[in-house]
Amino acid sequence: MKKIVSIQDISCYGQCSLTVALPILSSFGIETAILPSAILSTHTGGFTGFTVHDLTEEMPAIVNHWEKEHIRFDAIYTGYIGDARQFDTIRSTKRLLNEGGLMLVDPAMADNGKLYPALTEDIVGGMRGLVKEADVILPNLTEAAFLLDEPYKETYSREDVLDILKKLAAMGPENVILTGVSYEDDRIGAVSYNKTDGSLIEYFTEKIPRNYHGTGDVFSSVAIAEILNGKDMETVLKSACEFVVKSIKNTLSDENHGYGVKFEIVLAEGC
Ligand code: PXL
Repeated sequence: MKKIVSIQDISCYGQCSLTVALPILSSFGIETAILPSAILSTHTGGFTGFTVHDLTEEMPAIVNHWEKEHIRFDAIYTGYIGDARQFDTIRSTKRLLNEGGLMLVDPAMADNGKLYPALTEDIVGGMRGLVKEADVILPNLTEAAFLLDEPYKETYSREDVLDILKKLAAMGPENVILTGVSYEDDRIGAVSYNKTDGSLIEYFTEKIPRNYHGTGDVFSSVAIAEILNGKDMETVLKSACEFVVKSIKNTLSDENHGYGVKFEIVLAEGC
């Protein structure tokens, strides 16, 4: 049984970050520990007046205790980080990895051409540092643009995407999984690149013309679970894309549910 620690915030309400990662990873048979970076009343997309309790001081104490207890992991999965002071601690958690353990980084900081509302440029710098340490990264196109310090474009060609994948891989990670890639109006998906063997894998599925928060977290959690369970990259991309589409379809009929997707029904159906 694989053991992972996920480092991101707890948004108490809103179906994102740890409240998505924990149930999904567990349901794929992965023992999941959490290193919460902050506790928010809700996520920051679409809610106003949310509360934030920062855990920057607590994080190193938790990691130090785990180290003393000889607690070790097969993987680290990082997501949304709201305070740039935490990046040193996060990089230092690599000492808790078993030999051959993986660092998987979802630089969850932006979408649709913009940084998330509560984030500042120092988060982009911190994410660049984390990407250098990663084995796998899972940015969307906006996050890729921020990481590479390039302008975000409304449309990307296959050549653009290959160029982005290669540049991101050159920053450090062995595998880059780029999400939200779309070459046709009604299709969207993910493209992965492995820098050792140069393999490029694409998976596209139907594009549902509605934006929901938390879909990146659902995608990354499923993809990371499949990677840890030893699946090949074709299966990883297909499984994560189809899981997101099913979650969105479960949500569409509920007008009052724009803040997240109903991924729980997909889990209950056995994925
Ligand atoms: O889903 C990414 C995410 C995670 N955590 C918080 C967020 C967001 C996106 O807005 O606000 C607190």
